[in-house]
Amino acid sequence: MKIYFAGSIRGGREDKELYLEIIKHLQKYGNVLTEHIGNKDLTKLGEDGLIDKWIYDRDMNWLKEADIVIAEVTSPSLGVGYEIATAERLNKRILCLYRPQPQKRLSAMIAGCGNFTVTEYTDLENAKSVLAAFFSKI
Ligand code: 6K6
Repeated sequence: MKIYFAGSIRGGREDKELYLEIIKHLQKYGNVLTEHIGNKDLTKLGEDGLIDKWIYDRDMNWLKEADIVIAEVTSPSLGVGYEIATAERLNKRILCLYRPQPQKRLSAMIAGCGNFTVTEYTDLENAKSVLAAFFSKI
């Protein structure tokens, strides 16, 4: 199973450690195409030397290849939103993971879309349970 994990990069790297742990856990279920999202050295400036068009083409090709898309949507990210919309158009199975935040609500474009699952979670252990339930239905 090929898994595309999406998480914020230029939208902010506050959750990078959590992305790394989720990615490690996802490797139990399949091949995570986008392991670099959890790279602690990947800053908002991104992967050194890669030009945007190259990144876009690579990521869109991976998205087409993927069987499943898992998106961590707590940090608002244009790129993650774009990937979710593209995955929806490609009829991929999508799970969005969201940690509710004080004073901030998830975009209605994600929370209100009926074509994929958005699940709230609290921490890594809880995310693991959410993922177990999601993958058990596949
Ligand atoms: C270069 C300079 C700054 O950021 C970079 C980009 N590096 C990226 N490498 C890989 N994937 C990327 C990159 N930038 C965006 N993406 C894709 O968009 C990833 O798959 C993420 O899920 C998503 C993050 O989007 P932003 O808008 O938060 O960057």
